Amino acid sequence: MNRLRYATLTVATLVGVLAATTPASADVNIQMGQGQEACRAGYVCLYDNYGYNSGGPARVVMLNGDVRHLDYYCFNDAASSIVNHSDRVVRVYRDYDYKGTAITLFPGEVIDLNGSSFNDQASSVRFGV
Ligand SMILES: [Ca+2]
Repeated sequence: MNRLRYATLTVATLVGVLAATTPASADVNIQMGQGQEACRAGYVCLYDNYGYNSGGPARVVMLNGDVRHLDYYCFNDAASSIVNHSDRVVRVYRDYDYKGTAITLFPGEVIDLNGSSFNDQASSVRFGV
């Protein structure tokens, strides 16, 4: 192995280590969708309407990391149903900055907030707590 090739491999290894240890920023997508199956594996999805947008395709916010304020995505106080298709526990808070009362969803868990006092209240989302 020549010196240049060794150096290249070392840099690649270091980048790999840094990528593994630095928390990834949240990947957040907003799209129109309907049904629990609209939520991709690895994501938590907040639906604009109850029944996972049972009335027809509507906004779905898909995220795989913490969101301090859903207002960043024009989705504050909007979620009416939630799907956790990630492999982590997630807490959805009534207030921004992970404050206020929260609901907890375990991996695979779903919740329809129709008729709940938490309907149209979610303001922040945090994983793994
Ligand atoms: Ca709503």
